[in-house]
Amino acid sequence: MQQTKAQAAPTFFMSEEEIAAFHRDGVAGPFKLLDQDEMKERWKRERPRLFDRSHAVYPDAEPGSGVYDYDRHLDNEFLAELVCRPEITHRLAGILGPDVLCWRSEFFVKYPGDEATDWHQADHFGGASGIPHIRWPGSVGLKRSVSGEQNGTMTAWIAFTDADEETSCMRFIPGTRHELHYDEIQGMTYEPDKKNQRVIAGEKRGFFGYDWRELKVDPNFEPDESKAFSAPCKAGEFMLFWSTTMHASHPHLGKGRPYRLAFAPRYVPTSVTIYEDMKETGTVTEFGGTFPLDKYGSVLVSGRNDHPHHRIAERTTRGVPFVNHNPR
Ligand SMILES: O=C(O)CCC(=O)C(=O)O
Repeated sequence: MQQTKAQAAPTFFMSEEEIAAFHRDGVAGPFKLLDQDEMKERWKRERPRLFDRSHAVYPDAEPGSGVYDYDRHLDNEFLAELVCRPEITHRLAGILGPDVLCWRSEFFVKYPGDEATDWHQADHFGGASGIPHIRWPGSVGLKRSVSGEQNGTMTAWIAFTDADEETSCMRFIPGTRHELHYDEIQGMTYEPDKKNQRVIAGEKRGFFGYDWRELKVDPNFEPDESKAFSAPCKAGEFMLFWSTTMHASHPHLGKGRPYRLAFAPRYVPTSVTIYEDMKETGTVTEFGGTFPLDKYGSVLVSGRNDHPHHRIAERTTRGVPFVNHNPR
């Protein structure tokens, strides 16, 4: 009788050459996560579900604030599946080491006519308030963002809609992650009414109500755009990048094209601490909103967690388990 072999689950680990290239460039992709049609179909189904905030971990976040859509992977099953997908986490394990947490997810939307995201580098994510959200081991005090040590977070920028140069795809300047030109400790001013109003280098640019130029260490520094590349993604594809790699997006030129939407989970090794500087207040404030951390948890997406200080979410708030596709 013919024997049938159990089909091994596909793996997405990077080769040594790919990992070396990633360490050099700080960005790679696009990689396929879902088929284009499947992503469009699933987003159509999930979008109305996200309006139900009864299980969201920040149910009272102010509508219209940038934090309104934070961390919906902690209650929405589709987003919970995405942040754990092996297409992302196997690649992350090669870059970050085997033990990896997803500590944040965000949505980034650009409507027709919206400004470009201006060039920036994010290290500890305290850029809005001046208070770090993450800390790598060995970091002391606040003044470490321009130190050039290991820092930042890995982002999987997942296109939920097609994104090209007309519809605000991402741009990157490879090889820029070790020299930080923005000091997040200074904090930025939130000015939502200036959104889509600022013209920088000849086009409308900003950052969802913030102006990264406020954080420039050298006010005369200008990113070298001649070294930048555009990263068009079809719906269902994703880019992987260090948040400290200089990144931006094109403006959405309109032209009858629909809105562009990206979902961006963020990852760090388990040795990094999350929201340690918010212990006293138990809240995070940015993008015109505040969210409490009482229901917050990080998700172990690869390896194991040997750091008892982490609050790990094993399941979504609706009881669906997170799947670790690279346990050890
Ligand atoms: O989607 C965008 O325009 C900006 C995304 C971004 O800056 C990020 O994911 O860190």
